Amino acid sequence: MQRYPVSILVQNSLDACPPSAPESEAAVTTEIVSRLELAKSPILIVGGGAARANWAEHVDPLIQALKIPFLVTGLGKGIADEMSPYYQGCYAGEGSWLRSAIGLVQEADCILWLGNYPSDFNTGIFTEKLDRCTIIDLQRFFVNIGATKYDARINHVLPKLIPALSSHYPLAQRTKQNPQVDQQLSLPASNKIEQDWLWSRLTSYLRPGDLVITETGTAQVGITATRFPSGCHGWTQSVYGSIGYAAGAAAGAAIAAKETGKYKRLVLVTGEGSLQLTVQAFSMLTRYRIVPVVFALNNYGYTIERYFRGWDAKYNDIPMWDYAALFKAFAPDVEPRVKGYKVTTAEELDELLSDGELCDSVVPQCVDMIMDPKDAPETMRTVFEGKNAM
Ligand SMILES: Cc1ncc(C[n+]2csc(CCOP(=O)(O)OP(=O)(O)O)c2C)c(N)n1
Repeated sequence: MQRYPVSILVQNSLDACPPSAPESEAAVTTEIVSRLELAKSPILIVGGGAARANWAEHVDPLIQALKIPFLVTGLGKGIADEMSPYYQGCYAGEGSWLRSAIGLVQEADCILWLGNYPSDFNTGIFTEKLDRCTIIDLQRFFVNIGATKYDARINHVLPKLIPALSSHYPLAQRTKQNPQVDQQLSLPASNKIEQDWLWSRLTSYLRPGDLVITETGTAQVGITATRFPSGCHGWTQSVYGSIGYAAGAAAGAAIAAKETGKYKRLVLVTGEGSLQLTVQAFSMLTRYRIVPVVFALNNYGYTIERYFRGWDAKYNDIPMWDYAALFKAFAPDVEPRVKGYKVTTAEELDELLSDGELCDSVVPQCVDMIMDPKDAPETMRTVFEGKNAM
């Protein structure tokens, strides 16, 4: 069997994109600049497509050239610097974090949207309310503006658009100050590991260079309220939403990152129900000497499914495992240096998240977090409350 290094795939498959017509690229660049010039409340949304096919490197320079508020979507997280003063949250219709993102989108008169991917959990289960006429839809193989479809590729257009914006008066003179996204945090009064507290708390745990893989379930929804620092890569999939994806994806992504010299820290955030499907990926991680930090949301079963159907249904209960002991079982050769923690209170978790050993991970570690089966991120509760009221 022939083995190919990851770099070959990156160069030959993902980058492979037939060139677009140069006149189309010029026309689309001119049209975008003039629409932005006329707009009073323009915004940028960074969607899932922008995280793929090597457009990512253009995103932060675009934000700096635009100087307008920007949002990401759940699938678009992990390529833009969410500590930027222009960052205003994650847009997912009624499931947006912050709530103010909804008004920002509805009041925008020009939306520059990179790689829009309108799947169910990426759109707050289809609760987006958009004025389509305001959208400049930049996709991998084309750009749609109003009724016009341009034969222009996003990864060819962005390198032309950025200097055009930077050199254009008055766009380059913008000084609009955006409200800062503020995350004041105190421990929950209940001292339980509450979902809303957890996702905000993880913001200060993450570092530039982290590879964050999030699983379908409350983790995928909740992580939208965690702000990723510059250079923190995020992966999740809300296209088919097949659970069990994240542990395997974490192994693949980390092995590829290691091979390309980009590996720093792997953070896997997963519900325990999903983890039970593909936990054997842990042995792959240790085999390739990846030292992940795994956060297992142990909420006694399928919480997101309880919201969909069967609040107390038996099929949403799953057998209890000792998640803190998993690496001991999967990596006996690395043991006893592997670490496992079982945390039941917010205070314990808060302390652990500042602990040097957990932060500067040199051995595989798993944090078993005991959580309430009916607790969910606020964004998810809002979407389901709306759906149930229909
Ligand atoms: C292969 C597959 N089986 C079933 C489902 C339906 N499903 C979606 S989310 C979910 C539960 C996820 O539970 P868990 O990982 O424990 O996360 P939680 O929501 O409890 O945090 C299930 C069963 C699915 N999406 N994919």
